[in-house]
Amino acid sequence: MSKGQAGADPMSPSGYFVSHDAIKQFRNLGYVRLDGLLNPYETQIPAAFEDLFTASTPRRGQRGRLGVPRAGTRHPLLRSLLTSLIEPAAEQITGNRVTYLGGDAVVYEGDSYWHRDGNHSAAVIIKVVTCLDPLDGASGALRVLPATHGKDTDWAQHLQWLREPEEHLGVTGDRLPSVVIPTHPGDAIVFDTHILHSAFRGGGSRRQITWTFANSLDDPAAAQEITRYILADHGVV
Ligand SMILES: O=C(O)CCC(=O)C(=O)O
Repeated sequence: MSKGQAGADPMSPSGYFVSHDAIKQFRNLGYVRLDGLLNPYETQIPAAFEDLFTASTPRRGQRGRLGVPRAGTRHPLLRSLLTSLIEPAAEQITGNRVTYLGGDAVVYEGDSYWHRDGNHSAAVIIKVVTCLDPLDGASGALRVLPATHGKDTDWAQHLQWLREPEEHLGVTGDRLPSVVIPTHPGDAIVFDTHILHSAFRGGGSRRQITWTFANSLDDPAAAQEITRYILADHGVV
């Protein structure tokens, strides 16, 4: 799996630069894990999460998927991470200006199911998520079907691409990433919300913080879809 790297890149205000391989993986496969992006805040982030859940902040959802909306701007630490680290990383990955839409702090329990967050033909929406507990395939790690984020593709097309991965997806077959994305506290997973994703075997509670961005607001059709996405209450407001 391609990784971002911690490093002193003078062009990046956060000092974290995303490797060329990671950018390529995100573009071709629709997701990438940035290892250790949030490592310096490994203890502060869970404390912020607990603050959000104990204070009298509004909750949304129900047991199994209970969240605090707008967590990214509700807490001073998360607000500062948004501007100093998360948004710059999202911009490096997409190669574009991004617009923050919102995001939440959620406790997931149990299985999710294969889905896209909306089915947009123009809008590109990306999520940056950090899981506060180590997760793997046996404990509810995020799963994706690589390269299903393309707008005009169907399953037959995906299968054709998987037969010639280097030509269509930019990686050789042996480097096609696993569909399970194991993660440790401090990592961040960035994915295009159009990718088919899910989580299984997450029996216990899984704490996750999400920052959601739009990457295509200049296009009026995309702007309209994003307005609908926000109004449809997809956990961003
Ligand atoms: O972890 C899960 O159960 C689902 C996560 C998800 O669908 C998301 O973050 O959009």
